[in-house]
Amino acid sequence: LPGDVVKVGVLGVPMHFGQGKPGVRNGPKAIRDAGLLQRLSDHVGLEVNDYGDLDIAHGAHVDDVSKDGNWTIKNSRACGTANKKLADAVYNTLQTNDICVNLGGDHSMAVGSIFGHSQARPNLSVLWVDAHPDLNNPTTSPSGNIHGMPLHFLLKDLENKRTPISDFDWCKSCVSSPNIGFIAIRDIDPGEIAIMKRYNIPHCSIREIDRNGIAHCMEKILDMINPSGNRPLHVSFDIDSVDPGIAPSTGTPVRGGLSYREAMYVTEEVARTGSLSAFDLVEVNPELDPKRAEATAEVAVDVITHALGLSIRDTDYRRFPHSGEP
Ligand code: EXY
Ligand code: MN
Ligand code: MN
Ligand code: MN
Repeated sequence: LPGDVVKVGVLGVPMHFGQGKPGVRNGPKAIRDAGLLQRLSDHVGLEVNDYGDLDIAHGAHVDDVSKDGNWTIKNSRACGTANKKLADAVYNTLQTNDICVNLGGDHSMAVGSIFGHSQARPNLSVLWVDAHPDLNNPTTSPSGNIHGMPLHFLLKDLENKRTPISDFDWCKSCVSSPNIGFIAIRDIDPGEIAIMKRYNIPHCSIREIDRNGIAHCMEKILDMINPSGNRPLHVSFDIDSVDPGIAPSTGTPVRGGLSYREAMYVTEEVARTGSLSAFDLVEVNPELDPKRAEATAEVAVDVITHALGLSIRDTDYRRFPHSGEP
């Protein structure tokens, strides 16, 4: 309601089981140290409830290997257990908050954050901002890393083709392909291309952004995944969507990413939908390119604050007449 203060719950998710590089578990700390909480409360004007970091058990590294030995999922047990915990935490956070912000951690945490979100608020649409579509399954994955596979567990269209992995049994597929869209993708495995084509998944590649501009792409993708505007919006923002020139501290950097302003434009448009219900910021790894880790975390803070309404309030004063138009 107008005049009501928006309540935001913040969860730190030191997930690292979805990939092999140490350091990504310190992503939540790096993002908090860059001033996130204060920016959200003082600059954006939100009520911020910080629930600290999820206690992620540091269990044995148990892989799941297929009977025929054709595939391996690395750390399946620990990753599945931590994601279940995250799903419950996101669900609980959304009982008392308008928006849940999840600080990663690697992108395998999208399994828990999106499933938990869908349990609290059904009929989600999902905007996936990433250099990668993270659509691999155990047989197409070139790495066995779960951070390249979260959508295998989440897409309803893949339900019947899902590789049964007991550590992820609790996660029911909860998003349909017309309601998920990729933006900024530019490093796609052959198996992922086949899945995107087969299910006609909405997407704007980085090349389409070059050609048509970020404004056109955002308008197109938001309209495709949520034509009525009535669905709660989940944004899963991988920092590697942004160009490694400005956000280098991440595990799988890919050249030719979003510029600073393109990244802010994406999140400003997210804010303008008024439907944002949960936001993941993932894959900040302060131990990679450590000299520029602070700068990377600052970009992450800017991304989150813009998604939650910072810039549209300050700069688009025709649309937001209470923001202090001269
Ligand atoms: N597609 C590659 C794989 O599945 O191993 C790389 C995935 C990187 C995932 C990053 C976080 O978005
Ligand atoms: Mn470990
Ligand atoms: Mn990703
Ligand atoms: Mn990525």
